[in-house]
Amino acid sequence: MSQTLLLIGAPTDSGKRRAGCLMGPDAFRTARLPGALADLGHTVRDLGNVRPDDTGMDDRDQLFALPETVGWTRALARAAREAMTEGLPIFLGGDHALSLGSVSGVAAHAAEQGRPQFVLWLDAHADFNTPQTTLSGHLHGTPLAYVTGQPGFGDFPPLAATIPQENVCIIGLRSVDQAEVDAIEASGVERHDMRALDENGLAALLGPFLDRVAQAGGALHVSLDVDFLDPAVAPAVGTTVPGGATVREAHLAMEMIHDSGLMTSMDLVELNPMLDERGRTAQLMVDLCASALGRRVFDRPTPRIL
Ligand code: Z70
Ligand code: MN
Ligand code: MN
Ligand code: MN
Repeated sequence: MSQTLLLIGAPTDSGKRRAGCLMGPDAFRTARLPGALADLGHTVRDLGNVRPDDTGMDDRDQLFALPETVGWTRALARAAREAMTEGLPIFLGGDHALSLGSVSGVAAHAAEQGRPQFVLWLDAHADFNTPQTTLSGHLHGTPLAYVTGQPGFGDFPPLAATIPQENVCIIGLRSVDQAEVDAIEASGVERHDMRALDENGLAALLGPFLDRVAQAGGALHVSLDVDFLDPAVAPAVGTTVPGGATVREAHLAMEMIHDSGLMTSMDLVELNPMLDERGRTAQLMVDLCASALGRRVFDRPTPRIL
């Protein structure tokens, strides 16, 4: 199916101390993401880069770059909500703090439509800290807590719609803080660590979640963090966590997402081009995005393993 895809540059770099993710949107463009998606028959519109709102807030000692991140959250939530009326937005990060805005914005749109919002989070990390529990002060570690309505986000825009914890699925976990473990275990978030992936295979984890989304008639946001992948194949990331997903597992996830027909929005996050090797991580992320939007090696559907 041919779709209208909206590329939205979100060069957030305020979610953590190490700089470089602000170059992500241009790296994705240079690696020919627009062309790769147009080659699949889609209509591609590059809306350029969003800029953060000016908040006039004061810094907080414990939190890195809070005012700037709140400014991004406001601007990106607006951009996301508006883009949802015109097509399928793909947010080109930028660090994962951009999802404070992209996910809250698409959830607001889904609520207007009376449609449940689901989120698939492909990440080594849970990103389930709050401004109170974070040990690093890095707000890129907080978006899932924010969009599911955990307490402590009083400095951030009030959510137009809260995403039920049961509608979130995290795959790829291998670096989770104790406070996040406690919060997630007490929650209804569906989570699969790398052991679960090894023991069961990607398809056995993702298939049932996609079925749940389909049965609920839900909108599906896919947030793909570079560190979902093993750093051996995706080195361009600030925090390298060994033992990540393979190229093949990641492509299978994207192919299953495409075949489901459920994806309504997407983030490509945490690419730090300063740390890349001859553009290979940027290229891999472009290829994965193309798989999510219909590229296949042979013209056959992915077999379902349940
Ligand atoms: C840790 C924190 C994190 C990267 C997310 C890590 C967060 N849980 N790191 N993505 N690369 O600081 O909250
Ligand atoms: Mn298609
Ligand atoms: Mn992340
Ligand atoms: Mn991560």
